[in-house]
Amino acid sequence: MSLPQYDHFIDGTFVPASSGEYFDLIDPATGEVSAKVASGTAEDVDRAIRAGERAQREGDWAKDARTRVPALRRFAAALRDAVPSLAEKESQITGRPVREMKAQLRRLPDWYDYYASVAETIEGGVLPFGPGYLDYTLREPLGVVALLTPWNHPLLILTKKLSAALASGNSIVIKPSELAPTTVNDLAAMLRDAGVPKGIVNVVHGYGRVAGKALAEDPRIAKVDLTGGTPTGKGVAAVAGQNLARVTAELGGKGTVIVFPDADEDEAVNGAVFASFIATGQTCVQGARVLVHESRYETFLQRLADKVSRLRIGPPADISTDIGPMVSEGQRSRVLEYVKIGVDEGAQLVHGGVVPEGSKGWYVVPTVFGGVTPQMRVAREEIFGPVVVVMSYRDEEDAIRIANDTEYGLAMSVWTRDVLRAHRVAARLECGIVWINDHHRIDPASPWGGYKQSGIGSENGVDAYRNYTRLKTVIVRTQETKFDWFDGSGEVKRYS
Ligand code: TXE
Repeated sequence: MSLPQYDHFIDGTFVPASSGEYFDLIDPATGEVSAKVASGTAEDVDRAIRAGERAQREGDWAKDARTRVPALRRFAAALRDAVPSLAEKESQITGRPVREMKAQLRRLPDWYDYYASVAETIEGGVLPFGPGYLDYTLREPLGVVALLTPWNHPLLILTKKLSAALASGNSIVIKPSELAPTTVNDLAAMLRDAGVPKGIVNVVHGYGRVAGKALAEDPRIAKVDLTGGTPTGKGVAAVAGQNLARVTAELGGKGTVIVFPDADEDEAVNGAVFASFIATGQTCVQGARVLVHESRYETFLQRLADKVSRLRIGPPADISTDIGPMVSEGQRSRVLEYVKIGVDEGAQLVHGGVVPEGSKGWYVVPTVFGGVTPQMRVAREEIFGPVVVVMSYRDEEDAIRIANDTEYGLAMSVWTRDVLRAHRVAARLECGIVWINDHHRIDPASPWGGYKQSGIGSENGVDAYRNYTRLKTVIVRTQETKFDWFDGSGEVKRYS
């Protein structure tokens, strides 16, 4: 049986890899090759950027926001119909349970509708420059921008960036993760069919260190928007900085779930398991550390472990599966290595930490560590898998201190029924996203980005749209009076 082949999408059409090279895509549930994907080079990147530059010059797309709105709305409608099939495809390539992908992808059209509305309604500014002048600002697209995306939520993360970049009029070159590259091709074709002009959206597949690097370091790229690991983000920001390209980066995390003694315990146990094990734990906002007050610690740990032991490990395509395989053999090795580190550090392995017996593919039994202290590596480093560490704290001050004592600062959740405490604690947490009595919720209007080593800038909301534009100030002289600074009068009059 011949394998499906995924080509680049450049200037409105699918084109083969210029090098003729294709790499294997592995099915995480079976370990078998499932497709061949174009291995992009600097040559493919160059073609994509040239197409993007031409699309900026020609036509009205980049010049007039109103031409973009109908295409974005048509695309959002088409995407709604395509969600079921995209969810199945995305579940297959990532190994994530199809139930999760169906729920997640259902939200995607909202982003395109939201940014169509922003493009339609955003207002410019008229500034108080002083008498005799009119001063106003124009927002223009940046030009050609690069989107470097990861494998864990392929279409959701791409959509957060793409919807804002498109609505604000840029040309885009996407380099999807080499581990999850397929569904972006469907999206590119649908965008073309919805009326997005050719050259506005381009996709170059390939490895980060080749295609991604060529894209990030190209001086024609005006902005790099990346989601990935913190070391990758720093490397990409450094090369983009050489060109004074803008950078938005959503990077690693070590999210904390803080459970206060007054929280509803059922809700908090369910919430903590949701925070930790959705996406088989492979998500930057994972509730990887659960902090429980010492008076409730033992019962909470036991209840959490009981719930985790009942999660159903199975094939991603099965609607009843809770825990699918990890995305790759490499990610699984990393998780198993951290399990060993935790045990060696003296943490108590309460559940999981092993490969399920007889499994093919990259499965790990969801893992719960108790008896963890904040200094342990399993409490500090990003594992990015189905592992949760449960720690105890003495009082509110102690909980805040432990929660903030990490190099990361992406997301945390606070579980309490005390409204005063909820807001007091939220204000003191050093992170970009705080949920109260919830976790993982996202909306196109709600900014999403990290503090500290979790990134720079944010996605979503009107700010993300603005950050895909550059600001031009137009200063207009409206007075009729003549002006000649060098009129020989020697008068000190206004010249600035
Ligand atoms: O991400 P990478 P990977 C974390 C998580 C995971 C680790 C590595 O800890 O274990 O990152 O995952 C492209 N120049 N997160 O390997 O390498 C790459 O091809 C330009 C957190 O998937 O950071 C991909 O398209 N581009 C994260 C994208 O960058 C480069 C989600 C991200 O790749 C490049 C995923 C280079 N030199 C992983 N090197 C989150 N915050 O959600 C790589 N790329």
